[in-house]
Amino acid sequence: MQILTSLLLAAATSHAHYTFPKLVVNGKPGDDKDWTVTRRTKNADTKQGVENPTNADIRCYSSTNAGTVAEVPAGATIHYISTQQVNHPGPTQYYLAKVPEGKSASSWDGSGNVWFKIATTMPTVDANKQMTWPGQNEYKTVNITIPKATPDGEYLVRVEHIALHLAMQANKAQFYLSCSQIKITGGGNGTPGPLAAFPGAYKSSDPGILVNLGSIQPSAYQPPGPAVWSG
Ligand SMILES: *[C@@H]1O[C@H](CO)[C@@H](O)[C@H](O)[C@H]1NC(C)=O
Ligand SMILES: [Cu+2]
Repeated sequence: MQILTSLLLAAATSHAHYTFPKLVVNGKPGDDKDWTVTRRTKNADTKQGVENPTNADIRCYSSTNAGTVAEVPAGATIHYISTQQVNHPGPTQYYLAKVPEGKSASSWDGSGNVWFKIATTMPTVDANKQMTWPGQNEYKTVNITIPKATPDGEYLVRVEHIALHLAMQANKAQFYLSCSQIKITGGGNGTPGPLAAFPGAYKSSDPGILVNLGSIQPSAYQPPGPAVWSG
């Protein structure tokens, strides 16, 4: 009995999951506290990831909207604080969606063909010959830049980390994500795209989602979703 208990404990602790409750903008808090401008996710307590990328939860996984909107200058560096170590292999991606005329970042649901990708990450092989990604084993997500050419206005920003350690089986990749309510200032005249919808952008069979990391070269990894818009 004792042996069984310690085995179960070991399994539980080796499987830490995470949420991203705090946006950081140019080194300063975007969220004063957890879930201030970032929409509280359904897994805030359980830390369970989304497994089916065609489920509605793939958009923001949110249970409630957030109270305020953070001001983010175009060209700013952003990242998220993670509640646990981001210990699984897999890419980190960031998306933006512009809030339509007449709607507000505090309440808009992010539906429609509105999301464009502004950053992704690619793997390398570490000293133990394991595929590893930028930001892996950190307590925060990778830094990225809001493109200078992004037009001014209110947006939702969506961060995701896709854990691929079990991804050789369909619907076993785990998506950890959250969305924050922001207002971009000092931006440009770019035309962001290509645009995609969540759900819609991903299929369970995408080669970056249904993938055996042991059988591909790092450079062959294909992050799911549209191409990156870099401004
Ligand atoms: C990430 O950006 C923050 C400012 O927001 C900076 O303090 C930190 O050094 C950056 N980290 C890396 C690895 O570039
Ligand atoms: Cu895990």
